[in-house]
Amino acid sequence: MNVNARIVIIGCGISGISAAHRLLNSGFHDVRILEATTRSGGRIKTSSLGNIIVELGANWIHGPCEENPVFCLARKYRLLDPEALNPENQNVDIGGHLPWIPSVLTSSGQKLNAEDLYAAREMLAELLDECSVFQSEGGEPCTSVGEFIRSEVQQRAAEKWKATDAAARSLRMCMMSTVLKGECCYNGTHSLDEVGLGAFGLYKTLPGLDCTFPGGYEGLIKSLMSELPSGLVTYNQPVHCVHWNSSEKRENPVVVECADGERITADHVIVTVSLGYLKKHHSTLFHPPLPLHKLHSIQRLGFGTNNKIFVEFDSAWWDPDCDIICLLWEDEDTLVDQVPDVPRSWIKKLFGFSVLKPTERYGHVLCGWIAGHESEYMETLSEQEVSHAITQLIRRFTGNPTITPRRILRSQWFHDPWTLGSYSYPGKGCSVQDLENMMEPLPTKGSQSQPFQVLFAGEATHPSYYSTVHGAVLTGWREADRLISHYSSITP
Ligand code: 6YU
Repeated sequence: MNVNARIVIIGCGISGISAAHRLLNSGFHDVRILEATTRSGGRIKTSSLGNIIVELGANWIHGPCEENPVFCLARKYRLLDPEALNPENQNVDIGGHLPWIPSVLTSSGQKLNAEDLYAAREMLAELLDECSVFQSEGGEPCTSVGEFIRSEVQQRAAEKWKATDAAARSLRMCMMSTVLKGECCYNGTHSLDEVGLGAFGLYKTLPGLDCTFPGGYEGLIKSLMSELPSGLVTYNQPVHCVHWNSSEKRENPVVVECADGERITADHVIVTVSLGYLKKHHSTLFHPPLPLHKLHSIQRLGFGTNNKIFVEFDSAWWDPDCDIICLLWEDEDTLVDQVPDVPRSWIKKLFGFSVLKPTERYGHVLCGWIAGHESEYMETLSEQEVSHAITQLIRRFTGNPTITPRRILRSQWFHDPWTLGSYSYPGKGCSVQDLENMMEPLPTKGSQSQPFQVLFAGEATHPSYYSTVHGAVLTGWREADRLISHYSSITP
């Protein structure tokens, strides 16, 4: 096939790059990408802390198995450690959560028995499994995951932990709060009260033990970009408005108006901007505006913030086998996943630190995880203020007043004007229809004579792998395939 149609892709994240690859490999030769920033990769962003490689955005290949396109690409480009290629790892089904060895520290400086953590984690896992069922069965008793968990926990704790004394039970409830804050990070939400119960089960995990890129996730972007023609991407070129569905008869039906005033004509535009960007800028980004049903879905889907704070030390103060350090506040026995006074107590939302491993590669570095409005507030503070808060936190929880970080580095996804948060989740009242509306092209009634003009890709448009890199890749391919099948049906 040799197709002359002119395609403009907005955004050079992994979904935009994947769409370009597929189109160019299928005979489309007039393809270009407009990217607002100076770099490719979007939310795949590798940085460094001294000599140590750290990921400010995506971290893992979630579910590395044959069905995972990111795993297959990473293997093809030889970007993985031999261990990650071990077929045994591909068959492990962890249901989205890593089998980490934890260590639990409390706000009074004690080290707790991990049994309390396991009890809390087990109960939460059971409740989350139940939350997933409502999607297929309907009849959910309340609107959010948070409400459901809160309504069930008291009663289940009384039944399951009846042999446990009151003080230990209270500690387990505090532990539940820590685990809920961790779940906010995983879901990229401010609170589980904002995650819709009915649609929670739409997210699907793939089998395989999550793995990382030893040379950085951006290695994947570099490998993919090296196979694309140079000059394909125009950087520093934010798009201001996509003019579509014009009544004017013109050769190329879509006009892409850039922030610098340049107007680029196209037959098709693939929009890959984040859901956060769509939520904030939909009214100026499309002319005419988006159809109401699509707009309502954009509003119903959630897009929150999950940030990382990397902290480097001269030496390790944690146990050598520990993978994650969980922080338990002894005044949080009422299932709290939000902090009441954010400017004063934002640090209480940080549920814990994962340990970067192996030590030979990462030295003594921890990664703190913090979600929600507290995380957005953290972004407004100076690096010294964040470093001070982290130092005080660690000293308090270890009871060691001398521990001092060497340096820190944090992500600031909410204040990134081209992302405006981290990733999407199904909000309250969301249904499978909303995810279908997200991926629906415009005009909604495309036909052979009047094909689709605006197509939508990006993580938030995948019906079950939203919030992931593999989901984003698949959406780029999906929209490229939509155009490929249109042109193959009309090409003699
Ligand atoms: C994964 C992981 N991971 C941590 C953190 C973050 C994310 N993800 P892009 O935004 O990349 O590209 C759009 C481009 O458009 C961009 O370059 C913009 O500059 C540009 N643009 C915007 N406006 C423009 C304009 N007007 N004009 C021109 N250009 C414009 N995923 O697989 N493993 O470990 C993590 C993590 C802190 C922030 C992640 C992870 C998410 C991925 O990073 C993300 O999905 C893709 O990179 C997005 O690619 P894209 O192309 O769509 O957009 C209920 C339920 C449960 C479900 N949740 C499960 C959670 C699983 C996710 N886990 C995440 C955890 C981590 C640590």
